[in-house]
Amino acid sequence: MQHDLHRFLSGTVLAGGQLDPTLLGLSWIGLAEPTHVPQGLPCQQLHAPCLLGEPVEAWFGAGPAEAGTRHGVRYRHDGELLFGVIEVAEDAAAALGGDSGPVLQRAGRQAYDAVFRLLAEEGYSHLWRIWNYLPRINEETDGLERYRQFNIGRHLAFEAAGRLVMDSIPAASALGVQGGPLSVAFLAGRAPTRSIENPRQLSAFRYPADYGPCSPTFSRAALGRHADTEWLFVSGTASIVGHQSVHPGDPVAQTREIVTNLDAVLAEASRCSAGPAYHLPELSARVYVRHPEHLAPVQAELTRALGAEAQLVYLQADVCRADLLVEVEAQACHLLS
Ligand code: 3EB
Repeated sequence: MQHDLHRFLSGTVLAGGQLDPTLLGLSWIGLAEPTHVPQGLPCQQLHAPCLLGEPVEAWFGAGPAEAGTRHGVRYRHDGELLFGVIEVAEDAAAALGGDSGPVLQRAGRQAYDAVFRLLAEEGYSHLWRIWNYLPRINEETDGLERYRQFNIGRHLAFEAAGRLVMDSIPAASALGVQGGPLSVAFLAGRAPTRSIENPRQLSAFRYPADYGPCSPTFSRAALGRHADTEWLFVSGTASIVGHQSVHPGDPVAQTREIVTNLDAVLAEASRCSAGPAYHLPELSARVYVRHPEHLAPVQAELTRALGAEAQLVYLQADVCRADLLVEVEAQACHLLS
């Protein structure tokens, strides 16, 4: 039987319900504090308005899970896969002695150092997928855009952990939200993933210095194997060709470019897959829209490309380049025989 690693839930589903023992953690979209989250269940709050779809995503393992907290990371794991969340408040990061640099650099470094320490101690050596959220992502402080500050801290932590190794860089997203601390959630496995790049786009870790002093540390997608299932995680995908943002100011054209990029990533993933090919309509996706008034045209384009059956959730968030209006991240799974 195919195991369901990922499912969208309504915000009320947890109220009064029994905790599924295989549940690893939650992602929760909304400005209000999450409610009814069971004790010990890691939950990443995205401080962003949900525009359309179910606001809660649940991540499941293949067996009964155990919870823990270490180095500030709340996590649950099933022996093969671990879901964790760490939040770093900016005033705490700023107060940290020893480390220097702008505040998001410090916060990013602190969050990733903690994650890598936990993974080493728990034996989940391989990061599969990471979700990064921070407020005011496009704002400049200390002479540098906050996203670019974050990229420095993340890069330094990967470097210090010896993790800047080609083919092992995880899939990721990094978006601006309306408040809260720097929040990093992740899935990590005992087994490695296979990194996928997009032939239409320059690999992000090779972006030129125009986009900041340190390039962003992520791959375009990752393939991982869990129990009898292969998982494809597609990173946040924007209207970028080569390393350049295209179609400034045009949300429909940006969405079409994103679909072309997703298609190219799926073709690459299919080439590397141990199972059947991946196709757009089987994706479940999180869609980030900068301006809520673009929801309808963006949704029309994505419905055309992915079909009406695809499971999508739309939320309002800031893409990490000021000229980008839309970003789509996705996942799919295949049963391996
Ligand atoms: C891009 O392709 C768009 O910094 O972790 C997408 C996915 C983006 C992940 C990240 C950034 C990140 O450059 C932005």
